[in-house]
Amino acid sequence: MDFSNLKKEDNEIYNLIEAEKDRQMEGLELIASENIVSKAVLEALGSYPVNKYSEGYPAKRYYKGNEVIDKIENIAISRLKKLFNAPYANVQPNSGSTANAAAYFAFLNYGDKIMAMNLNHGGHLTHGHKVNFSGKSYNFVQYGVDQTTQLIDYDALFELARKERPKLIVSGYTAYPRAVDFKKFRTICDEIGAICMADISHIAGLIAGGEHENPVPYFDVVSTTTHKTLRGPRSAVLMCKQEFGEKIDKAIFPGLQGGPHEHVIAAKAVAFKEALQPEFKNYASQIVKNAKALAKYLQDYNYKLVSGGTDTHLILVDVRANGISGIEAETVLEKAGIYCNKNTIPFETFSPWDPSGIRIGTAALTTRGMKENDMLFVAEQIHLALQNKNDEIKLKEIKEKVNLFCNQFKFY
Ligand code: DSN
Repeated sequence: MDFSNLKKEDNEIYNLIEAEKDRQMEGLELIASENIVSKAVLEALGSYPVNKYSEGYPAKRYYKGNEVIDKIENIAISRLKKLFNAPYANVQPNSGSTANAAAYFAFLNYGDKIMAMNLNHGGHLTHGHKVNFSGKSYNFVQYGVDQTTQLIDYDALFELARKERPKLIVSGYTAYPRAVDFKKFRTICDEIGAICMADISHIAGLIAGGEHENPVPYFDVVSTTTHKTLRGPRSAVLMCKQEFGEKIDKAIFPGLQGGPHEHVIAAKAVAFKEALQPEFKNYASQIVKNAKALAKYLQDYNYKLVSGGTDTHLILVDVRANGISGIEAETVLEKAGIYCNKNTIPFETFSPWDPSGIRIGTAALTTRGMKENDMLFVAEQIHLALQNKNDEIKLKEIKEKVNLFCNQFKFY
């Protein structure tokens, strides 16, 4: 990337951006919601549409001069529809939270009942947590996983839905490592007359790459961020049935947002084109292979995995079972150049600030070109760091080894 103007005009920020690039390049990026976008996506993000106001939608804008912007947004919409076989798409949501807020806003009145997964069991803040707008504005009832299998208990979910009769049910998770049976959600929603919604933020890239079942064609509304496994810019989109398109559009603008970020929409269009290429299927399949390999190697070191493994990009490790808390584990691993996040586990008895788990994912490592055999090194370094959690010298040695290892893989 050419940062010559930035370097000249604001050396302080330039240096920090370069330092962040080095950190990303030299470390093992295991944060399950992160990835590494292409240079083409980065270029679109830093481009001229950033200067434009485009309130409204293509062909119906509240400002003039949107002829080119309309073309960009229409391309993003049509690529997204093709990618997920979506009847209708809105590419304007600025974030996953806004996309979820818009979906609720489109279909419900404040105080209406929604059913979604408990945060501790793998849900998201916007799926009804009491400190979030969702929990404050709507009446959430929450389902969870089975205590023994740590898998979604669909029988319990059906029973709860029949008893509570929510107006909308959300499937989709931030820390659930297993495949979701979306058809079951459609069945129960049809039975009780609820709106059937999925938040596929984490697995969107796996769905686009054919590694996970796609709920988009038959769900009422589907939200997703675009920057996780989908490997686009930090943003979001909504897809829905044709008949709900107008409601969804109105909920985003003028309901929740003003001018859309058209430079980001351009970058989303680029990412959707990339995801439509045949190579994207290999990438999605490699993510899952890597996650399964990493899960196995961690189990070989006696780590306890929530649900006993993974079907996705994501692994939830109950580190407290190995005598270390979530916050301690993420802190020690950071010292070794390994980045992940602490995470609650199902039936958590500790606080979200220092929970029992860590969540790791393989999307960014896969983008860098790592394969199953590289996951052995990753598992070894995680184990070595956690075993030597109080030995600063050893952790520094591991970080150096991690840096050398990561430098072998592509990064811009
Ligand atoms: N913060 C995201 C994640 O890490 O899963 C969800 O919004």
